[in-house]
Amino acid sequence: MATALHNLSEYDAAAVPSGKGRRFVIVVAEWNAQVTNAMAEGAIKTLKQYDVADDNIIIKHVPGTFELTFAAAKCIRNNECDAVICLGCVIQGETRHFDFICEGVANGLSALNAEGKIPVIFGVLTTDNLQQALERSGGKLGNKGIEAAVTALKMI
Ligand code: DLZ
Repeated sequence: MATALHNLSEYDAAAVPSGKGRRFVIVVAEWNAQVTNAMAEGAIKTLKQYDVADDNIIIKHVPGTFELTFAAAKCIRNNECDAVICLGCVIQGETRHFDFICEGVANGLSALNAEGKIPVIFGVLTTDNLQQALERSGGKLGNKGIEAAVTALKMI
């Protein structure tokens, strides 16, 4: 259960399968780069920890979270990997832009998952402020990038 005191990235290490010989694309949104880069670091470290070779971890960047769907769709179309990990961070502003981006990327990545070709991981933080995002990207509430990598390993 997600609470303010619980590290959300705690997981049973023994239950995570090896990623040996598997290939992963990590798509990282450039908006809120301080947060998304920290998530990417967590994801890369975790994949390596589970035997994924450096050459089998491909990092791609997109301008914002909204563009994650396009990049993931292209990876799937080009048979680039066994799983795509999408990392973004949307922070609530004064307008409804937040809602449209969150809804757009959630629907987009869900649709790709429903195609059932390869797993597309939703590593997107949707927070009220930067502080909440920092707490979830290497702060006291863990690192969503680690969770996304663990999810990818389990899904493949
Ligand atoms: C425009 C925008 C805004 C206001 N906020 C964010 C954000 O908090 N996080 C994020 O990843 N991207 C944001 N963007 C950019 C959109 O994701 C997208 O890049 C643009 O709308 C262009 O399609």
